[in-house]
Amino acid sequence: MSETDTIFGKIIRREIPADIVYEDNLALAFRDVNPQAPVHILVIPKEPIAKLADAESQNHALMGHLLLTVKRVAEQEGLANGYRVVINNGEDGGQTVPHLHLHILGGRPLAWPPG
Ligand code: DGP
Repeated sequence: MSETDTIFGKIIRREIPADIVYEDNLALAFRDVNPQAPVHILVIPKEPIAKLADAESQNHALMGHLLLTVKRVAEQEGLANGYRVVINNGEDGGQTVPHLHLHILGGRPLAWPPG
């Protein structure tokens, strides 16, 4: 297992199950195993970028694609009343899985600021 291979790599390769809600050649979206809201979905790149801070200018199009995937999945999930997009980056950011992921949280009003 490489340094950037994580539980999310196993989900991409279908080595472990996940409730996948969207997939294309660049991205995968699946329900979080520990949901913090009625809708809690993770959007990840198939390319194993460990964290946002590791993204490079060559990832420019991919980063835009991930945001547009968030929008597509939120529409698919019926989150017309709004939702939050979160990227936890690194230790102080609370990131626990070192494979870039965008959380989509919705289905209830969300408090601000987060903890
Ligand atoms: P973060 O703290 O930003 O690194 O969030 C990682 C999220 O990943 C956390 O909300 C729980 C979720 N997660 C961890 N392992 C699994 C898994 O095996 N399957 C699924 N579906 N989600 C997972």
